Amino acid sequence: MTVREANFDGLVGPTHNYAGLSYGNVASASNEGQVSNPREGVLQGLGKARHMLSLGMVQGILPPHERPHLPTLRGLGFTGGDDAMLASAWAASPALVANIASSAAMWTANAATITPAPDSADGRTHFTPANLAAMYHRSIEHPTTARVLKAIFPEGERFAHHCALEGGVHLGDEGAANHNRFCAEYGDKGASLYVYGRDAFAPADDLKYPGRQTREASEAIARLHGDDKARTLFVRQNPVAINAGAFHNDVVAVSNRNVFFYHELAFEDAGDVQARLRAAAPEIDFVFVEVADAEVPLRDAVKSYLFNSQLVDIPGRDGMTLILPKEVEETPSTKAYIDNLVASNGPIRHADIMDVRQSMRNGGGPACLRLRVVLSDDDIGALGTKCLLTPKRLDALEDWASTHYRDRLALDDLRDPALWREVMAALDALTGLLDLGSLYSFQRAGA
Ligand code: SUG
Repeated sequence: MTVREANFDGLVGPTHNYAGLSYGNVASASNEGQVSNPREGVLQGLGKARHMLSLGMVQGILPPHERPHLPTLRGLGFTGGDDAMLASAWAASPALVANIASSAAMWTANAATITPAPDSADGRTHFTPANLAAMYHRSIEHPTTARVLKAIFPEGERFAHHCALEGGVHLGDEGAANHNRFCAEYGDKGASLYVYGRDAFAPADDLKYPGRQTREASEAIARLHGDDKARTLFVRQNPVAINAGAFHNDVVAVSNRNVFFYHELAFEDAGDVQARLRAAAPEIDFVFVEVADAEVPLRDAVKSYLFNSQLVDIPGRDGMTLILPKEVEETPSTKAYIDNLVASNGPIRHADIMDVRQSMRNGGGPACLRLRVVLSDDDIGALGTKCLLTPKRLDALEDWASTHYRDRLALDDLRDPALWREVMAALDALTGLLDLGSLYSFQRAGA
């Protein structure tokens, strides 16, 4: 039976905007106040998904969340109908409305942490939605994420779902963006590397920016999922990288099967990480592709998102492929690095460039936009919903996006009740297209 890695990309939402909400995320901060183009954003994301599908990859999508999230406003004591509530929330705090209107759920590398079936004690695929407690606008994602994941991967003999961790920022968890799974083949037992930014209960005096992931959160997830202790590592991200704007480990590192591609400064002691991985999984023929700071300065890695690429096995291609953002081509050091890399006859032989600039301006590259799930043929047969893409579904989604999305959104537009009505119409149509049922609160109201 074939076991492969599927990618579930987050659809850029109709309220995609540049509110500068993520402290420590250099792109988010530097683009604050810019006018966004949600339609271009969603089409860029679908373009990447189409590219992956055309290469023979299994490609799924995860829907946007309802934004502005009016149930959050109600929970904060705002009353009245939707329009009145939105108006009084804006009058009280435009920043609050920006937070509850963010389309950040599109970065599905932060949706959940997943332990694939071959690595878990009970042989099921385990999911824990990330609590994303470090950033308010993201902390409201996990209830919807949990509903979506349960709809796509039905709880039972194959798939197991856990609740997001409780404990607020102490147990801050940012999902798969801080988790790498290594293996010889996808269906083999693997080894896990969880990367955290700080300890839950000790001050991290060496951090200028938030260390969003805590060691205790990573450990809890590994326990809940039944990861094999002997094959699971917990390593701190280098504070130097966090302070340079690598707010998740996937800004400075990416892996696929036996290959680990990372920046020299991703870890304080990369040699130790290598040795521990080799000891944890001696049968894996690890290849470490470490990029020297002298060749690609950390600043360029963060600016270009060289490491926020997807490292994939494309059927029929010799060697692995990096799916890179356009910014890598536009940054001289990373362009030179990639040209040499693909010519060097090493494990990575192809570089496909994607334009996901709308997302990049918020610090979300190709790898942020996707959640990886290892699936067997039988797993695929057991999936609910129509979230796996076919060329026809992609056509329908592009039509849907072109019909429902605005091509211009300024921060002031987030107060517009017409925008909320457009979002409801778009999401209602989407649940029909993807067979998602009554996913959103406005569809369940009064039910
Ligand atoms: O959490 N940006 C996201 C980007 C997430 C990227 N994900 C990974 N690296 N896996 C974040 O910081 C910006 C929103 C704003 O500023 O409006 C934002 O949320």
